[in-house]
Amino acid sequence: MNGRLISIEGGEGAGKSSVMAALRSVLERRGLDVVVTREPGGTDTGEAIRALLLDPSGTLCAEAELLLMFASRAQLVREVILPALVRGAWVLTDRFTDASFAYQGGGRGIDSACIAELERWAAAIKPDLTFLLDVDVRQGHARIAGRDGERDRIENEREDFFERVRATYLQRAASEPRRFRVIDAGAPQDVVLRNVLDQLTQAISGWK
Ligand code: Z5A
Repeated sequence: MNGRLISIEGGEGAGKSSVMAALRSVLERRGLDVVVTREPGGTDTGEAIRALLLDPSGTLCAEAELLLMFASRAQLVREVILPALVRGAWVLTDRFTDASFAYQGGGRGIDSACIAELERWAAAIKPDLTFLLDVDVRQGHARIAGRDGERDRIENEREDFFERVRATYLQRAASEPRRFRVIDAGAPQDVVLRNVLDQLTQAISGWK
């Protein structure tokens, strides 16, 4: 496979959308075939699963939540990501398996060995590069507080849940320093974007 898989991770209000857009435009300007997707979702089946997962009036135990995240991911990998990588495209995904370790592992307390086993056979691939947009939980929440619409089922969790999510992301980044680039997402947006693009350039030069 000649393509590359790049994931963008972080807590609520970390600024993943603007980072995704900046990465997309830089890679397209280099003449690359770029595929942009998101999790949960990214396929018709995945988007239906996303609606189920985020429905604020829905009830899901932690195990069902984890399995639905992986059902969406399994479909996305086989329907979108693998075919794109095989034809040499660069895939940018708004979240991937690290989110399951952070939210369902750190946040909900599911054993990480179970998640690792699902990663091995259902996800089957790992990103080449992962940007972790790290922001203080309260700062991230303040950014999305003024949004229109109801908060989704996961956004309705308490602050300590999001503190555990953040801590788990940082632990994962520390344990895989070659794959992860941790970005201070509490900084002004132009600084965040500059840091991400610098790190991308460094990563690409390391792959040559
Ligand atoms: N989830 C899970 O539990 N397990 C899994 O395996 C997966 C996901 C894959 C949906 O994800 C939920 O699914 C999510 C994790 C869970 N749950 N929660 N809660 P999502 O990615 O679709 O939803 P999200 O994380 O809630 O997205 P978000 O809150 O929209 O975050 P964002 O995309 O990073 O935010 P943004 O739209 O880019 O930025 C938010 C605002 O901040 C916006 O007004 C920006 O203009 C502003 N912003 C951004 N950067 C800055 C800076 N640097 N300074 C000031 N203001 C800024």
